[in-house]
Amino acid sequence: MATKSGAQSSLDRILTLEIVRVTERAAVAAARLRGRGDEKEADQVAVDAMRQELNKLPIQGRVVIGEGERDEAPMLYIGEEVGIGKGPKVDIALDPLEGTTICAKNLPNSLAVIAVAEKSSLLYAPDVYMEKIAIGPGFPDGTVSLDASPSENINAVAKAKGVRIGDVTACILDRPRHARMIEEVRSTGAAIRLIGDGDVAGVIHTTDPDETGIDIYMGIGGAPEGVLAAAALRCIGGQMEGRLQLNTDEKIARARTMGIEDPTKVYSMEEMASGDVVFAATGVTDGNMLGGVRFTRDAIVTHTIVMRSSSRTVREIKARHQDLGKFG
Ligand code: VTB
Ligand code: MG
Ligand code: MG
Repeated sequence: MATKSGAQSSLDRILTLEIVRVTERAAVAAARLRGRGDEKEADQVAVDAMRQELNKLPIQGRVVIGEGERDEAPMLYIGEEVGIGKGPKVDIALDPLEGTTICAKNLPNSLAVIAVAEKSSLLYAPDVYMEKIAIGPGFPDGTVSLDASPSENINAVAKAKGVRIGDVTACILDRPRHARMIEEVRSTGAAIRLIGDGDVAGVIHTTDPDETGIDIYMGIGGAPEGVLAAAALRCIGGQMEGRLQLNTDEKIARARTMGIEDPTKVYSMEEMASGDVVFAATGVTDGNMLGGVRFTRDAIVTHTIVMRSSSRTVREIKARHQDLGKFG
């Protein structure tokens, strides 16, 4: 049963395991279309599959970070009610296929992701860009900041970690908008991992540098992905900041309708995802942390990470699905 913690009631812990099915199912659907060059189709099947599974959950859910506004996204749009309509009232952030292009090319680190949070505890971010910076656990508070320069942040990470700057690796989305940042980071002597897409994975990878080789994530990506990544990091531990890129009057006005008064505010991880949150990600394509879906002769194998902020339990679930009928 839900218990009260402070002013907020915490999520039912059963949900932690329930949401695994949701990302597993979306991942399997998308994985069937890996490498086929059709990112739209892969995205669509992931959305359909995630929605079907989500609608079996015993929740009164509302999508707050989804596939877009109702008029542009027929399913899993912002505001859509999901779940069986009974059970706890929760807010849901999701991306059925994070990294559609990666999946279409069968490159590493596309994921199916979801975060389920106490009502009103996620930042209702509009679908604009967000400047982000993230590091994993074990660093003193405030080691990195969006108000510091890229080289200051790299230096701070090296110092706090006790390694040479050349031993630090930053993950950055490979975009022309990052040309100056990339140049500056390179000038420090740090290494860069340029990624084509998938910055939710990029942020999560900072939590296990020994495994992934990534120490810090920085740069501008999608705001919805920023909130998802913040939710994940709240569960594992780490630090993150985000600043929405509200650079036109129209975006500022739209953000205001979503409750955002200060367009230049720097959000901490806790401000993007407060309250209790559960997060799950299933690998679609093979990745640095999660294996992609495997189709074997008699089973479908999925690899999922699922975690909860209030207990900080991080589980990895490798599932062999033998009742293949349910995946269609
Ligand atoms: C990132 C990344 C996504 O969009 O948010 C990125 O996480 C940023 O947008 O996987 P642009 O592609 O417009 O630069 C994705 O790459 C695609 O949603
Ligand atoms: Mg999406
Ligand atoms: Mg995405």
